Amino acid sequence: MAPDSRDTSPKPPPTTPESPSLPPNPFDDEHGHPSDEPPAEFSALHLKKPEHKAAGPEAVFHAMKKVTREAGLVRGLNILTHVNQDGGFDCPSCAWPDPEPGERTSFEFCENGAKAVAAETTTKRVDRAFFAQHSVADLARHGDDWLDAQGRLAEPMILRPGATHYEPIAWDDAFRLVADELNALTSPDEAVFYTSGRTSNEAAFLYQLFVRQYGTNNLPDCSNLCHESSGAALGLTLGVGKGSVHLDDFAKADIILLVGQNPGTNHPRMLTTLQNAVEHGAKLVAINPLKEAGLLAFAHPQQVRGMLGFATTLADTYLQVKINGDQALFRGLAKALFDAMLHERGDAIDRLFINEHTSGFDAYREVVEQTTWVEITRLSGIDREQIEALARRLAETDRIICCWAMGLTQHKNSVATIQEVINLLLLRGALGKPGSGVCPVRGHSNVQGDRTMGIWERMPDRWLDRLGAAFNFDPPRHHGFDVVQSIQAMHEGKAHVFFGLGGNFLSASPDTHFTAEALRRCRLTAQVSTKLNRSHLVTGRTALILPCLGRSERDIQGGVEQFVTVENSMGIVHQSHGGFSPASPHLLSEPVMIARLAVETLKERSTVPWQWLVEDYDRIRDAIERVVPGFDDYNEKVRHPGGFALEHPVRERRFPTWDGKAHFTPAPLSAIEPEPGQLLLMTIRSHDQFNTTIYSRDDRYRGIRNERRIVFLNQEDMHDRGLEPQQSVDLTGIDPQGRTRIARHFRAIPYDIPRGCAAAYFPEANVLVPIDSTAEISNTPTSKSIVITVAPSVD
Ligand SMILES: Nc1nc2c(c(=O)[nH]1)N[C@H]1C(S)=C(S)[C@@H](COP(=O)(O)OP(=O)(O)OC[C@H]3O[C@@H](n4cnc5c(=O)[nH]c(N)nc54)[C@H](O)[C@@H]3O)O[C@H]1N2
Ligand SMILES: Nc1nc2c(c(=O)[nH]1)N[C@H]1C(S)=C(S)[C@@H](COP(=O)(O)OP(=O)(O)OC[C@H]3O[C@@H](n4cnc5c(=O)[nH]c(N)nc54)[C@H](O)[C@@H]3O)O[C@H]1N2
Ligand SMILES: [Mo]
Repeated sequence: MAPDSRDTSPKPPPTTPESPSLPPNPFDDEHGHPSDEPPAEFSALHLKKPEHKAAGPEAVFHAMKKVTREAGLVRGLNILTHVNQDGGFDCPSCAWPDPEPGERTSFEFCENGAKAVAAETTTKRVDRAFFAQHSVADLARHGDDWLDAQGRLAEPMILRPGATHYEPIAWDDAFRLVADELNALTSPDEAVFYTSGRTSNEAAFLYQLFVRQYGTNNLPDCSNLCHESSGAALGLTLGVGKGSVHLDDFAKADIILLVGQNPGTNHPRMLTTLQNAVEHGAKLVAINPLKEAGLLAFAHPQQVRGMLGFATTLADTYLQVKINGDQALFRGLAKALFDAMLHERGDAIDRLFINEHTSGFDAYREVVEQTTWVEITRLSGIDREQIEALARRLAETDRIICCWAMGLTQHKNSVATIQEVINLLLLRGALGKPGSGVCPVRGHSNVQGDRTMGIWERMPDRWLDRLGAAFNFDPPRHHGFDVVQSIQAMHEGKAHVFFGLGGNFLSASPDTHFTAEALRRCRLTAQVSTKLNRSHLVTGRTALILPCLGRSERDIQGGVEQFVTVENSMGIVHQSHGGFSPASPHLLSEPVMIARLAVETLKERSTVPWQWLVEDYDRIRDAIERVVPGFDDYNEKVRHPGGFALEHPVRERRFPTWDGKAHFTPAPLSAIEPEPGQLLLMTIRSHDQFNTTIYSRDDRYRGIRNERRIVFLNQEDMHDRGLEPQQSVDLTGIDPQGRTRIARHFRAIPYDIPRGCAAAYFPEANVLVPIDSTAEISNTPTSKSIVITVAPSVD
């Protein structure tokens, strides 16, 4: 696919504005270490056999160990009993929903949720003494795990132009500084306002209101890097960009497809749902290049059987698809259904549903007929017999749920791939019936809610109309920058101020060195954060760290304890009530921080009573009710135990597309096919990280201990390259323009992965993701389809 794939030597950077030059690695210290990526040094790797089941007593052990070590024994256990409880706080880890209040156990969290809670409730502090002791250059020499382990950020800090160390700054001065920088810009579009998905509904709503009153729609968010492709595909085909299933649908399903996700690590509470589904007769089908432990079997760590090590088998069928081969696989399933309809069973396709509720069927049928089995099996790597066998089972039921996550969303053809998944469900009429539907499994705990609150660079006009009417102003209408466009704008000198509400923009973004250069070119980078991360070390001319309360912490305004609200992956909106003492008396809540910044920046230009709104968060919720559809009686409904479900028309077989029908999409088949000598690399999460927060260098289920610079390779691909297990290799990324990027010093590990495929961890491998390689329509970086070559390390 690359025009000149054999020549992997570095090329001179192109200079035309259309193809921004790749900056050289900026070596920032005397040891030649680039400050923008984790150090390329090995730790002491120890290998074990990959596991074939998830959780079990070991998971409880790891969870308890982490929490009690960070937060203390008594306090730690007390904190854990408040996670995901009615009146407690929402787990800051993933967005998987909780059971109904009456069905919750006293430990409604998982091993990885416990790690996230431990990271937030640690007793260690990063304060002025810490920053006086460590220069920014010194901090940059440490790994991401070390940075996070230093503790909670305790007070606002500033890195002044040319300074080597952060120093304290008063809150008022910090807000004035941001306000002055914002007001000095020629246009509001020269600032970008990022959001990560832990932000509450209340903070997100105020933030977008502030940003739009300031005058821009530059509201990039972590969704742009995450489920943007899902939202785009669902919106285009079904008219609603969210998942349609509820938790109780799982026990009613006959077949659950788990595509491109690793729930044992990233959504462990989902395994309880899957176990329950299996016990109710559902068959699980896993579609993944890797045999992930959490898809194979589950020993429930809080049930006696699980504690004794008895596991429930999860996937009864495992299709080890090639990376990016899913569109072909789903096309194959559709083709087999059409064949079955002609030859074996006339009802393999639900003609009644199709006639009544869909459009585009004939065009789709035509493309399916034109697609050959040769293409399908070559691109997917799955035999025709296996595809036909699964299709026969799908033909027997319409109670089909399809779940997916990053394995489907971070490819060039992601939107088309997800549309192909939807085509299959439409063929079977598997939407809007109990036990059926689409389930994009969200990542961050409130990433879905943030979108509902208007965090999007492209909110529709009718939504902006309501916002403008509620606050008597005219919101800007032209679309803002998403994440990739923001990076490009900062790089090109079109944006000068970066403000981040949570997250770790540098390490989460593609093309680390390019993004680092973009941030360095800013006048100001300001981060609202709870923990230290690499984005605090690669900064604009001036940098601010604005530390905020965490989820678990008490938030008192106007003398009264406040709660916030969040929306989970299934559209349930509920309370999150932090009750523990704040990590430091100097922390502000996110809503208060935004309000104070808005007052300082907008002064009399604003039509919003900021101060009044944040004295009582019920007032923010009343404001949300006036703007966001579906939030009538918000304050009352969210006080019901378990909260309330937002309406999802697809559940009632209503499709709010332009023609009121669900749309078949006849997209041409595509997949990235690396040339001989090249491999396709996916960047994935280990078991011991939450995105860019690294808890340890272990990846227990995959048998990796104490090393993250790992590349998983097929044994034969290693053999072809003469590579020995654990040999140090360099990964060279080749982008569609033939430009190269290098990630040095990874250990080659032979692994059960299809030929031609490779895997490495995010964020260490992000240096390889080209800034301009993004998904069609959604513009999400192609973090799971990176064309690389692998060769022994040169030094
Ligand atoms: N503990 C923990 N929990 C988390 C997170 C975390 O980092 N740690 N992150 C949160 C966030 S923000 C998100 S978005 C989710 C992410 O949750 P996941 O999507 O599960 O995360 P990834 O590790 O990116 O996993 C992708 C999975 O897709 C597979 N895959 C990769 N490419 C392909 C492909 O082309 N086809 C198919 N079929 N499969 C493929 C990989 O083998 C891997 O199993 O988890 C959330 N929860
Ligand atoms: N190559 C590659 N890149 C990827 C991915 C991939 O699979 N591969 N996945 C992408 C995905 S799915 C996502 S969602 C993004 C994640 O991108 P982000 O959301 O930007 O990154 P996180 O690592 O979740 O952010 C961690 C930081 O958030 C801050 N934080 C934690 N809790 C809070 C809080 O309550 N409030 C505030 N204000 N700050 C808090 C802490 O300071 C912490 O250091 O990364 C993306 N990048
Ligand atoms: Mo995500």
